[in-house]
Amino acid sequence: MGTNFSRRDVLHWGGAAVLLAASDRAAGQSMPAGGSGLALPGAFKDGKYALPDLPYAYNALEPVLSDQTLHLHHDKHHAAYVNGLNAALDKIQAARKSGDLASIRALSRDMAFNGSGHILHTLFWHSMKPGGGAKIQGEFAKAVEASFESQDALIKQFAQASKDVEASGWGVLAYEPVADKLLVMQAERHEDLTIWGVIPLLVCDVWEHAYYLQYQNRRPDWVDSFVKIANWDFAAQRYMAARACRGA
Ligand code: MN3
Repeated sequence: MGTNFSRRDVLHWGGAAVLLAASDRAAGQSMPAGGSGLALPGAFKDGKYALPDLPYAYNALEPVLSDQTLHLHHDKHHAAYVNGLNAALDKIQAARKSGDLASIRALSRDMAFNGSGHILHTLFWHSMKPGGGAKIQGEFAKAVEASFESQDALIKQFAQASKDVEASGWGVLAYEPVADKLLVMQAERHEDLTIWGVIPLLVCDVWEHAYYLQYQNRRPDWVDSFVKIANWDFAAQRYMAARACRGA
């Protein structure tokens, strides 16, 4: 896959190449709320992982997701993962300092479970937007067609993978830098069935708490609604950032 941004659009920052917003501006797109790189503003501050604000009002995704659903999901569930991650890291630090690493296996599992939950939920909020679901455009559209043949084929595979997650977990659209391709993946729980090194671009929460108040056991209805508000601009921004960081 080729890229159509020039070297002057790439800023070397912190040792990594980060795509500047110049190409977004040229394409007439506004800066995504998630920022222009792979960092997730608000998800880590003052030396601790943190609960970022939603990138829109709690009622902004109605009727797909209600104000009440988002309050519970963000303020309670997501917050619990942030707290669990910081607690696990504190305990790991204490264990490291004391030299008593007997509990490292359980603590490492806590860190992976809560850390993956925190990152995936932060991505999830940006994976939707009011008025989303528009046609994928630009360089990201070419990548989608190269990996899936068409946008419709991607959406169908993403929806089926999300619907068919066994028990609780996520549907994930990811960039795999080794082969320079896009993959649709299933994650069981938050941390199982991943491939190390992938960069998630768009995620759908199919844990029951994400949809049960409104969709009860009808996960397919929830997933079909999710894709209608999917934020492909956010996925495209992350894709461009991932490509810029990949190197040759
Ligand atoms: Mn959730």
